[in-house]
Amino acid sequence: MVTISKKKFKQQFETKMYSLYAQSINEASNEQLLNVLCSVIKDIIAKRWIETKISCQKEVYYFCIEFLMGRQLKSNLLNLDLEKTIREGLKDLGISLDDLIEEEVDPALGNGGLGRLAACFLDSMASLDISGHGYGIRYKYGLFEQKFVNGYQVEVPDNWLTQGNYIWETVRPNKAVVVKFEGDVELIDDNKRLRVVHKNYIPVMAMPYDIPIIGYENDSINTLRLFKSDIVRRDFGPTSSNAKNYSGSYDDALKYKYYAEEISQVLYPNDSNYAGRLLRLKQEYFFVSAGIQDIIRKFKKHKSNILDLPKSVAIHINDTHPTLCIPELMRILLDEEGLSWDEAWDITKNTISYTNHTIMAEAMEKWPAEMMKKLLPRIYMIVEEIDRRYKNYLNEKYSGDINKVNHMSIINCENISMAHLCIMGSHSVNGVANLHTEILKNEVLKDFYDDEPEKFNNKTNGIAHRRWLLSCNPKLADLITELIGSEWKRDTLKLEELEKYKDDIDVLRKLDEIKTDNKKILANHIKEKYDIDINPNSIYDVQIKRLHAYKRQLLNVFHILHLYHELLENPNFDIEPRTFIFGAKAAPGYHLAKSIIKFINSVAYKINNDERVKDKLKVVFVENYSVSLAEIIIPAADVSEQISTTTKEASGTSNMKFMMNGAITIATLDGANVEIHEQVGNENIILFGLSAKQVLDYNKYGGYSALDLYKSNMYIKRVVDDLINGFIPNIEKEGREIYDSLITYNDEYFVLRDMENYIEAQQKINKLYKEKEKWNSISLVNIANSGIFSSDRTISEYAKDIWFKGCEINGEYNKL
Ligand code: 26Q
Repeated sequence: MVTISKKKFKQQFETKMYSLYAQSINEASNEQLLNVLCSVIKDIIAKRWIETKISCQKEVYYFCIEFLMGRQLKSNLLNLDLEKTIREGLKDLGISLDDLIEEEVDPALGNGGLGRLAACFLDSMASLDISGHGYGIRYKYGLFEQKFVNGYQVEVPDNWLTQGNYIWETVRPNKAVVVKFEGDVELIDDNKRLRVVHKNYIPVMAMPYDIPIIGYENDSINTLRLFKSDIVRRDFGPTSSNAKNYSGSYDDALKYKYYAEEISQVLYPNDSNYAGRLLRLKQEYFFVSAGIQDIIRKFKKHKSNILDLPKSVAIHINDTHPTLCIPELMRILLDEEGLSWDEAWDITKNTISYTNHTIMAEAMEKWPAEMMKKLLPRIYMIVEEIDRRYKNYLNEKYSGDINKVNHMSIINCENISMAHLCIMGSHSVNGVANLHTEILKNEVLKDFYDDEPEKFNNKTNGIAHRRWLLSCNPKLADLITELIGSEWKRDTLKLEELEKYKDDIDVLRKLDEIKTDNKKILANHIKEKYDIDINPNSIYDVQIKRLHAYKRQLLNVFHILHLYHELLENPNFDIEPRTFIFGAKAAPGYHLAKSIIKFINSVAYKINNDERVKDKLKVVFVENYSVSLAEIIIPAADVSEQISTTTKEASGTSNMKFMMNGAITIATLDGANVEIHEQVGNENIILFGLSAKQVLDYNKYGGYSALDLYKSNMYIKRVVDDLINGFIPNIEKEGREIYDSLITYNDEYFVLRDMENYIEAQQKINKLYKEKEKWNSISLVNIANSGIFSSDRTISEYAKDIWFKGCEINGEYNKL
């Protein structure tokens, strides 16, 4: 492991300050101090980083259109075991490490769960000594910054690269590649061999920006390579006329510059709705083509026989956004390596694996064939051929059952189904929690499962316990180490040893003190930011995730309104003081979600300003929810809200983070909540709501009337009427819209159907909190059983069952 003494660190810090800024340390701003510190750390790791790159392990390449990394300084210091040395060295120089940690930008290059999962996976691959690298896009603007104006969400561009560069990145112009868009494809008969020539294309440069991914206390430093799009210099300027659409005029040069730069300009802020935008398709092909070219270039530098590609390389497609890896790899193998179709297809399938993250029809990517044909003519030809062969196979297998063939084909009704292409073009398809995988196999992808059952497998998601416990909750981590030693840091299943303390009053008291400390930190943050006083002795009840109807923030706020009414009617109503905390961004085009934000903010305003309930109820909607906010909120949470409509949340990952930090979960049996329940048992989780079967049956056979329920249940009616009766001011339009979604359109997500049961579950929480010792004991049992949700476990399973399958030696998977 690399290391440095305090003395040497201080010398290097000073020297770096002179060389970068030609000034003394006490003149420097925090921003400059941070730059200097990061630069010193990069120097320390540089040699190791290069050495990791030339290792001869089988390499895993993880393609994802978003990586939500969070701040890197603290977690890098943790993984390098340098925090103490550097903290003390900086202190000697009169600098506070904590101030510099706070100074770092939190890059928002992802929407939520998917991108954060990819970040946790990179951490685990490096920490498990797997040579695994990420490929993605270096967006100039990440996910918008959210502001509230009169309770409405307003989006502000996320200009995260204010200094032009990101402190942890290294640009590598010598590794840039060209990606080709549009143009014409000609097939030329070259001595009886068909040669493919792509002419008149628009070339776009993919410039790699590398970020080091440092393993936990080991020697691995992997790479996240993000591509920025740019012009190809020789094709720029009034004299160049390479591409069909650009004649060589000054105007055209500018148009070309725009065309190229636009591709990596901004992250799409949608996380559930596929919109079919041309620019999005350009983004997808851009980073896929750049990544695959990079892989093949590297492979050919070190290895000779391209037929051996699957032995040295595993390519993972995270959701369908990088699907074009399949035809792009085919293109290179066919057109550039001269392989036959069958050889190329074998290699492609054996190299590529795919993870599905959703079952929601509206999120499934289907691209118009015409759009792909024009933008990516050669890729489209290959997709057409894949589809033609697949249809032949299906026709034969299902004796011409036209419905089945159409349903399973890749191109149907002029649209290309990316999920279908992924399934048949890869050797492994996995869901992200047991229930999700079962629904894929038995409902959504049933025909594909019946056709190739051996391809399907489950990989329940996980979280990087280094960031989500060790780093964000150091006091809890220390207590755990004090009790069971430090082996749990490498093997989180060891956390189970904590369970023996579940009746130890002393330990439970310490656990309680740590939670209260964390709650005070959050209370200070909220006071500073929003000038709201919250009581650290109240129950912190938290729901932080994207705003979506299926996640049912609405159910949560209806419960709050219910409590409010009960309190107004009866000031002696039995209630432990509660602080409800929300954090959520809505996609800018998602009208209903934005209306729900306005509704929650309006309810918060009314309750927080009502003296009558002042000591009992508070509602805080934190602005601009982000990874760094989550790191403050999660260690302080008492209650974890995981209340999605059963079957709709593929897995969820905040549920795991809360559990690991000792919150008690109130949940439907959806996604990975099912597995949390299995871990802790009925006594240690509060469940409610429809079962998966009930939801699936309602969806198939009908039989639910929201209107009837509304009319017959006075508690439900009371809160639903609050949407439209003026009780909550200034929500005329939003209230009506939400009301209609429930009553006129029959409550697609069963909010009202689950409400009574949810209120009962919440009463259990209220009752339990009064028995503080019991509460803390349950909290401890949750922490003790959370080890299985470390992403180290998840990544070990991917490695064993997918990426290194067939490479086992003595029953152990072999990475070489
Ligand atoms: C697609 C096309 C065009 C534009 C955007 C998109 C797009 C972008 C992001 C579609 C989906 C996403 C993100 C999805 C996501 O975060 N899914 C979540 O993945 C988590 C990790 O597996 C799960 O825990 C969550 O249950 C799932 O909702």
